[in-house]
Amino acid sequence: MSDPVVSEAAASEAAGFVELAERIAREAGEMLLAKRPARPEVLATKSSPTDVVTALDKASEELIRTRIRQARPDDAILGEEGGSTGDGRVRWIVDPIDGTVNFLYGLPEWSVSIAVEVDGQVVAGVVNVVPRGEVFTAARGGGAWLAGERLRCNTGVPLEQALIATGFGYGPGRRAVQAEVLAQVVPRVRDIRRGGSAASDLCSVAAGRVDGYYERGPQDWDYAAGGLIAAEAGARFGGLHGKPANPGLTLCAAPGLFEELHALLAPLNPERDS
Ligand code: LIP
Repeated sequence: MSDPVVSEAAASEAAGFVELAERIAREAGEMLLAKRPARPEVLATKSSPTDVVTALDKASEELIRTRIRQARPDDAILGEEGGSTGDGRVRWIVDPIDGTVNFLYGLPEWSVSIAVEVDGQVVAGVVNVVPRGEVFTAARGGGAWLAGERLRCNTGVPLEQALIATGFGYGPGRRAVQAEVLAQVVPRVRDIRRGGSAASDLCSVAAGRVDGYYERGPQDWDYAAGGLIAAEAGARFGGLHGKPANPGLTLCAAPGLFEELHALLAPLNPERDS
């Protein structure tokens, strides 16, 4: 949920990060739209033959890193493709294309996600859902925004009426357990949506387009920006048993629904692979 107490100086610093991150995320999105071929080629795979990287994933991250270094040469950067570089109180967390498989297939649900962490706390987040021309932003304590409109997540939705977004990993052992968990979730909720981009799913929570989200597997770069945006829109964002969001499980929904979804998921021991 939104942080009620942020000093004026911190808020001003965060606003500056949002402005820079938004400029960079927009430029990366424009480059991706301009350079995307009819069918991008798979450059490499990572955790499995279906966990793909395209040349434009790498080009997007290189552009983002270059712009960050030009503006703030002493900051640290964590990127999905380039890993961690530098160290210091300010760290940029970058997913150059979140929803790479959608990008590869030409499905309109992929994003450029940029978050800024200061002293270990995410204070700024930008998610550019490029095919939709939607740029979601949030500064800690400053609310979540889309096209000048302040975002509020849905509230008061009981589990059985909730539209829940989720996703699946790339390994068969993980997907088997995720299917087991999903089989227990589907009968208990309104319906499920699987969009293919955690960053975009979290922005959908913020915008009230889904009521909640959970997933095992997304990394810091997938959810850092979207998690702040959802929290600044009034949602709870975290993991199981009071943990912060983490690759073991990420959970996001308005208070009330968060607890109901947690009560459904926790006994299923979703933080495992077969
Ligand atoms: C994606 C995540 C999504 C998940 C996909 C994939 P990527 O990230 O954002 O939530 O379901 O399997 O991991 O790999 O496209 O950056």
